[in-house]
This record gives sequence, C-alpha cells and structure tokens, in this order.
Amino acid sequence: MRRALLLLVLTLLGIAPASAQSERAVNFYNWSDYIDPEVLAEFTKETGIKVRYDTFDSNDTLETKLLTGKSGYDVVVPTGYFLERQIKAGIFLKLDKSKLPNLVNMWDEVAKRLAVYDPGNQYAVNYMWGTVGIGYNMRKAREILGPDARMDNWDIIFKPEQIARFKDCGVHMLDSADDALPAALNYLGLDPNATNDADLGKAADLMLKVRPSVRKFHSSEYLNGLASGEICLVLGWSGDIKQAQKRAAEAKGGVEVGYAIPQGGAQMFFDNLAIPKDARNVTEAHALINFLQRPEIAARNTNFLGYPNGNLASQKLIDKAVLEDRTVYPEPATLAKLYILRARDQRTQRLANRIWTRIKTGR
Ligand code: N2P
Repeated sequence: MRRALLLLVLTLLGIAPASAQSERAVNFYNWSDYIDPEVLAEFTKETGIKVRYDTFDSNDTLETKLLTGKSGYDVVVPTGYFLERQIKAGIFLKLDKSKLPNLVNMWDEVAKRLAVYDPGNQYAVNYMWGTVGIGYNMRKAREILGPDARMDNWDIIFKPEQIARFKDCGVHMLDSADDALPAALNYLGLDPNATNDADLGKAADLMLKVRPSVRKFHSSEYLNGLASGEICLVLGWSGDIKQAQKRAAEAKGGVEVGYAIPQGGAQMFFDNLAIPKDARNVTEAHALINFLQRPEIAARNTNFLGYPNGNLASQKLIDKAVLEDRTVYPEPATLAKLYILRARDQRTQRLANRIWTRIKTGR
C-alpha cells in the first residue's frame, strides 16, 4: 500500500523509475548448453533487466522463427552461414556501436572471419566459435581400436566398417544437414560448400552407407549421452563434447570422454549475437550483448563451455588448461586446415534438406 502510494506520487510528478512503470526485460534465444547460467543472473542483478531465456539446437529452428517475423526475441545467436543470408533478407537491426563499448575487447582474427558473413561487422558480434569433430568414450575406443587408438581421423565416421564397430556402444550424429553433409563432402575430397546435385548426391550415398550404425540423429542429447557412457561416439560440436568430458569427470563414474579434430580438416563455425529488427527491447538487447563481451564474462563462459570465444581481452582470464587445450583453441597448423561454410542458396538448401530427410529415414 505504501509502495503503491509512493509510485503514484512519483508517477504524478513524472519521475517514476523505469522499473516501476514496467519491468525491464530482454528476450534471449540462445543455443542449448551455451552459457554459464550464473552469468544471466549476474546481468539481472547488476542491471535490473530480467532475462527471458529460451534455447534451440538447430539453425533451422531459429531461422523459421526469424523468417515468420515477430519472433518475440531481442537477442539471437545465428551461425555465420545462416547469419549471412538472414542479413541479406533484412532480418536484423544494425547494431548501435555507441552502446557497445566492450567491442574494443574483440579479437580481430575472429572479427575478420565473421566479416565474410557480415561485411563491415555491422549486424553481429561473435559470441563463441568452435569446430565440428569427433567425440568418443576413451575406454571404448581403446577396446575397439587397440591401445594406440587414434580418433582424429574421419575414417572412424565415414568408413562403414569402422563406424559399425561402434554401433553397439552407441553412435549419435548431429541432426543438421549443414554440419554433416559438408563433413561427408570434405571426406570425399569434394568442396564442403558444393552446390551441385552430383556432389551432394555422392555425400548422400556415403551417409546412407554409414547410417545403419547411427543410433540417433540429434544435436544436443549427445552431451549427456557421452558423459553418462550411454553412447560412445558422436559427430558433434567441440564445446558440447568438452562439456561432456567435464561432466563425466565430475561424476567420477569412470567415464572418460575425448574430443578430436580430425586430421583431414573440419568445419570451423562462428555463432554470433544479433538483434532482430522487430525487437521490442533494443536498449536492453545492446546492454546484454555488451555485458557478454566483458572480458571476465566472456572468459567465464568459455571456461564453463569449452568453446573458444571472439574476445581477445578475455584470454588472459581464461583457465590455462582451456586456453592451451588444442582441441578448444586449435594451433595454427590445425586452423589452416579448417574450412568455413557459406550461406547456401535457396535451391541448394532445399536439396540438402531433402537429402537429409532421406538419410534420417534411411530411404
Ligand atoms: C551449443 C552448440 C552451438 C554450436 N550447444 C553450433 N553452432
């Protein structure tokens, strides 16, 4: 009652604090397992801005929401090659860099690569990046391949007789035409960005041959699956596998998880913070993006996630074991072998999605 009266008086005087008029909030749509949960609580504590947080595990899911308009989200995290065509489709707001002073902390090497998708870095700021590689149960790998087992080899995934040896202990693969098909193309010595029917057809044939050994196509369950020992092999995203490794170690159940970036080259991806044009909380969206680029916050997320970030100033605050882990921050020789994907044109995307459905259903 006293509070209500006070608010009434303040409102009449025209000096009501913003929080009294309506609660400040930001709607954040992020990948699953992609933030240290304490970070959001800290943002709210400090700014008074509440975070409504939802997660997805596929660029297609995010894009469907963005393209239908009125997604309701203020900050989203598209991967570079989706961002590229979404920018062209006019979906995003140009960032107001005067509200993002922490951009001075960004890492030029990453910003430069991101500019391939977002020329001039006008619409997006890198959040995390990573690689697509092989996650595995170390003991199972030794049992199956012998004590000197090397898992940094695409033969494990793409030679039907090799992957078949892991079938019984459980194989998962990302449910993503954009991650799996390019890996198959690369393995075949073809351009991972191929758009022609013949090359994509060859990738499909290869996938169909290994498909009988895959228990499930899913893009987030493998984290817990690997950590618990329920599965033993995955074609997955680096940091999710690094989190599985950490969870397994913490659980002290004897499960040891490994992550390998295969020798034959792998995909390097960039996931980026952007604001949809129809966002209703634009000031709050900038505040959140700026907060995430504080060196200590970016470092905490990387320590928690095992994904490298695009924030150079954060590196001196990242745990040494993470910063020096070459499966998180790859060394130059490995980096040189990584490939990036570009936005597919509509025709190729449709073709890839059709192929993917065929692979998943096994027909
Ligand atoms: C986080 C997955 C992000 C990597 N779980 C895919 N862009």
